[in-house]
Amino acid sequence: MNTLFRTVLLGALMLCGGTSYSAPAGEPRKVIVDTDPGADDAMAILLALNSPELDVKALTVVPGNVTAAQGLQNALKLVSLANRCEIPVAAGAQHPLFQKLITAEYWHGANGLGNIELPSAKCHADSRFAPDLIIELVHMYPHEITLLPVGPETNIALAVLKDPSIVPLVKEVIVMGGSISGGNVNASAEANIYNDPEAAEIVFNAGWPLTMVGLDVGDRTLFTKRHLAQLQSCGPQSDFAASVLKFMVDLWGQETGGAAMYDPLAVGVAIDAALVTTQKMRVDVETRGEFTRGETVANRHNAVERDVLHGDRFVIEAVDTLQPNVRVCVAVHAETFLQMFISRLSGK
Ligand SMILES: [Ca+2]
Repeated sequence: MNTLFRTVLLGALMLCGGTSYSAPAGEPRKVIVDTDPGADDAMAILLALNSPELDVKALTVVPGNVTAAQGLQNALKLVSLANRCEIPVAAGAQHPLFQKLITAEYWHGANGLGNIELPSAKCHADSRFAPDLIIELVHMYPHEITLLPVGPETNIALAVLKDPSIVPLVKEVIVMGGSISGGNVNASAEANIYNDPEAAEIVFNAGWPLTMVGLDVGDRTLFTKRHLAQLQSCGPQSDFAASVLKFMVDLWGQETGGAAMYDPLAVGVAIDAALVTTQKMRVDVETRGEFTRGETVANRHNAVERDVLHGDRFVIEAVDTLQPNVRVCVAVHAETFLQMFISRLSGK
């Protein structure tokens, strides 16, 4: 081996090693990622699979960005890419609870993965129905499972409807969805909630600890061309991630200069809650409004005036306190998170 070649090889090895991110020590957190993959879902899944703080117990697939069938194929290809066939990948709902599915190939490419083709899946789908698998795993690991829904809430709602006894047994639900300052589908609604508002209403009101990683904090985690240059492409996962991220930056970043890392941020919060600041709020999901169906309506003061009828008018007699049901993310250490993402994917 000549000196130049050895130097280049050594340099490549060092480059491919990635940098480390230090997250809280302890037992890996058991998570179920409920996903509609989806370009940013793919990045979220690869982040989860490459993070030692997380023990991914299952991927459950929900229709949203793509159809249920396309999403299942994508999820299987992703676990195949990561050589993680031991993780169950289960199909679930085929459509939202009460409305027609709205798919988003417009934003995610015809195949949902930024038109980047992966090899055929070598992993096979689990035969269990996704909501049943969620129920089974929650009972198998009481108080240990964190649910990570990063698509519409349909599968999670079906699990709660079928077996409400899982609610007190779930450690936490970290939702990518909603917003407290306007939507992306339209003026008011964020896409995951808009795609199944009734399901979201069930999940938000179930009574479990729920953290909302909304559109408005995700919008601050912009993956830019500068970040793309940092992502070292020396393995199949990082090569795929770089291609998908380039698609996202080019399409999603036309106005902002970068791709918002919505779903990966929810995984990031599961890895290290200190990446975000949360505020407890009462959040209701609008299921009827003329312009606001699918909006997450947050009461920042957890209070509502009590109006009492006196003759022909109502009179405010008191202010009643509302019990908050959601920890709403209101701030994010965006660059810290983006560097964690890059370090986890680099060289993989
Ligand atoms: Ca998603």
